[in-house]
Amino acid sequence: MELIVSPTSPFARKVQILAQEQGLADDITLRKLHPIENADELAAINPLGRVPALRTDNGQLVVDSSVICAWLDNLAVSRGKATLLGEGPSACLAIQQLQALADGIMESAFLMVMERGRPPALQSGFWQERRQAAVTRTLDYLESGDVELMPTDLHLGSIALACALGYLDFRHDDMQWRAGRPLLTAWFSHWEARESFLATQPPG
Ligand SMILES: N[C@@H](CCC(=O)N[C@@H](CS)C(=O)NCC(=O)O)C(=O)O
Repeated sequence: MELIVSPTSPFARKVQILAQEQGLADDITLRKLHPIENADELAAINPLGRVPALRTDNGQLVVDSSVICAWLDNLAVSRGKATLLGEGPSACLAIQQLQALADGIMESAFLMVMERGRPPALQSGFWQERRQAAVTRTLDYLESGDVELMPTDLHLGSIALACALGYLDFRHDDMQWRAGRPLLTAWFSHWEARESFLATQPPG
């Protein structure tokens, strides 16, 4: 199958990490397309014009990182692996909830990068502040302990959060997200050393 990625996309990284952790990397051919520079080529594959997108071996299109991850996880389970999406309603909900929060951070952080790439006169301070506030609030919420974060946890929620924090390091160094957040900092330090995380670093 073919996975369309951009090396800087945190959503594409999430899919790649899940695939590696589930032993599927050899089943996947990566194709790099930039959403803006290769817009036509990408739109011909994914009508949303976004990465990641997956084309299965029988030509079926799968879009949205959460759907791609669920599909890949299912494939891995059919080959005898344990699921990374949780067993039973409460584990499943906790993992999906963490993924949704992490995806929200990624989305706001990504849109901030897009906004600051526009001509200064067109940039919206209102939207930048609103997205920054969403990221800050969500990080504080995660730091508050309302969501259980175990350093050794490996599941789709923790993969998504690692990608979100990695993206903040990559694109929003100025946010200094670790300041005043010892729990998240300690949690992320385990991820920073993980093989699948190191193998999917965005370009330096
Ligand atoms: N909800 C989508 C978000 C994907 C997304 O926003 N991808 C960005 C790159 S990080 C993109 O391709 N944006 C291009 C666009 O929106 O035009 C997912 O989880 O796959």
